[in-house]
Amino acid sequence: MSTNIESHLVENRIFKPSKELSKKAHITSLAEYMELYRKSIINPEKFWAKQAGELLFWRKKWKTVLEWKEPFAKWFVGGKLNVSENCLDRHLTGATRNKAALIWEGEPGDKVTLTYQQLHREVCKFANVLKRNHIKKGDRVIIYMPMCPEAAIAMLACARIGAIHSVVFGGFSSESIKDRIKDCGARMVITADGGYRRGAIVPLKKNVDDALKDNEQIERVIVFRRANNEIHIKEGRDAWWHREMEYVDGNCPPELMDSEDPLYILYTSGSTGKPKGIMHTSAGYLLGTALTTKYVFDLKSEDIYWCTADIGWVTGHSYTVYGPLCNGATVLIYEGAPNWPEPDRLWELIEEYGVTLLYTAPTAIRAFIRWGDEYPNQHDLSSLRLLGTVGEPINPEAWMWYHTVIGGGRCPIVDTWWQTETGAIMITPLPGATPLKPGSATLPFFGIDAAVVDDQGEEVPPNVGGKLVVRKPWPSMLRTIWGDKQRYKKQYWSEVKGCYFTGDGARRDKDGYFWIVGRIDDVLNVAGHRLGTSEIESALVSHPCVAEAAVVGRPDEIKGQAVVAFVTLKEKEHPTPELREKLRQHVATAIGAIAKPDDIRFAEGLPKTRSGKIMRRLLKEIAGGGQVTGDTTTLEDFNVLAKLKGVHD
Ligand code: 7RM
Repeated sequence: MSTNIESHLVENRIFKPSKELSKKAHITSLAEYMELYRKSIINPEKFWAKQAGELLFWRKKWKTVLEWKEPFAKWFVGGKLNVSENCLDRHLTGATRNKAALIWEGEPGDKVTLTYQQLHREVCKFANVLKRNHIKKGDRVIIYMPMCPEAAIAMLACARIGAIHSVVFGGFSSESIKDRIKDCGARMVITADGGYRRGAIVPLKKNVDDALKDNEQIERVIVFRRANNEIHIKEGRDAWWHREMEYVDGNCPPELMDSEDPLYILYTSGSTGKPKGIMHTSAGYLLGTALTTKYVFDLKSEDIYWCTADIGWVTGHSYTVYGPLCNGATVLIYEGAPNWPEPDRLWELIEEYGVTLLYTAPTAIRAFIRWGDEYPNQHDLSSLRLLGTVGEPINPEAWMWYHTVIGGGRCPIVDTWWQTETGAIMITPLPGATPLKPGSATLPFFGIDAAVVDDQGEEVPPNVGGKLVVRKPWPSMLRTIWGDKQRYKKQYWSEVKGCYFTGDGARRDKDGYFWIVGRIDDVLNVAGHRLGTSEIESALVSHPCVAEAAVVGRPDEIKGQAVVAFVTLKEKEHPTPELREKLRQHVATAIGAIAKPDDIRFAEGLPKTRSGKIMRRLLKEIAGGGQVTGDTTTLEDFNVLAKLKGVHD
């Protein structure tokens, strides 16, 4: 029996960058990329040192580029800098001083624009608020905020004084806040009274109050007034943001930070048990995010850049705050849901602000498809020049829709593969250089030695699936799991000798392009054939009636595992036994009989994390007829799960 993952779905469409685009791009051809990539891999330290010198502002130059004692890395050892100074102060000397840094729109339609000069002042003031409240370098601060400029201000203020922030997504419960406060030993929580979501107010302060019952550890809660909902203020512990800002001045010299001083901790759901606090440090992380923002989005000074991710997800950290601001870009932030009050809200915003770069998730794209083309079609989207995706494999069908309906056929799509742990984009097209294949994240970024290997750690031949690993350390990699070096070592550096193990399965095609086939834990084993989830799901989504699909295995006496598909139909379609049969046949035709679903279950929605990833682990338990037992704290909508449990036909 082969242990390699098989691949059956072949995608042959290729989209080359246009001549005009290539000419103006930072990297202008595939040959140029290849040559730079080759050099960057022969001597990564030389490559990264050159970039660090050019892209970052240093108070003191480093002595050693890399100290590597597997699995522990130190980058730019001896160097001193401040992340907030890099994102703000250094843009204040020229014309960028008066350029919009953040353009914000709230869900009810209120608007705020902050220039670099204004943002700098707000950050300095809030940094002084932190100091006034006895927060020092190295202290941990929880940020639990709606999507508003103050969330970014709080993050940058922490960075300015060397406090370590841990942003908790505003949709998480008080239980999650509590766990994270405890795990990282935070002293302060920064929150808001409430935030708007689909016309309702999310009671953020109330959730914090619940999390802090019997808590002695948190000394101060700072509350930003956003939604004007009624809240409880606990004397001696809670203070209003706007009041605190009255007492401080607008100057706050940046704390001199070591390259390896921690910048933040961000919790990700482990597949079981306790959340993992992924820890990132200062210089390497900033370099990774700044460099990829520049090259992957081919950033130009006039761009209006919009990453729709919440700030509580790593994508919001790296590609709303640190990467773009370090490059002096103009960033759009929107508070609410993409379909509120109508399913055209996103497109309305793009038209209104003339967004040029849009970075979003496949799950959102599939939802837009389901809602119907009439919504984007009502708006002028001609300002867009480049599109991006992140978070999951994008089904070729969804890619094509994004390309034609949103991009008008003229915008390249950068399908970017990376993780909370990697800090920055790792596998990605470069828009002026890389021919695109729908569904592939294409080629590794400079300095990233990505490979697909078998169980022995040997690289597999083209089109054979295996484990996706990275064979050399890179500057923006996580340094540890907060408070648990052993778990860090075991989770990421023990599976494949000498390599960082991503947990994902992938294959490379004959051109060296990476195709992510899903999480290794989700791979199916059907009659001795190992099948990744993404190909079967893509085959289902390529049927005109299907909006979204998730495939899992169910224990089967004969085959080992049977294929069970959960399918969401487009808004106007109806589930029927005939359609079920057609879909099974459709998969058999697209991929082969081996992948034909034994069972198709129609569902109104699929269980997802807050960042939109399908939680196949839960579906597997449902498909097997069992109870859902594992961790569900990152589940977006409990109703979806309840409904699924009821659906057996
Ligand atoms: C940025 C982020 C990481 C996991 C990763 C993959 C999946 C992300 C892609 C993707 C296929 C992509 N951080 N993933 N991007 N799979 N193509 N372009 O998502 O820590 O929340 O998740 O997401 O499985 O390991 S994350």
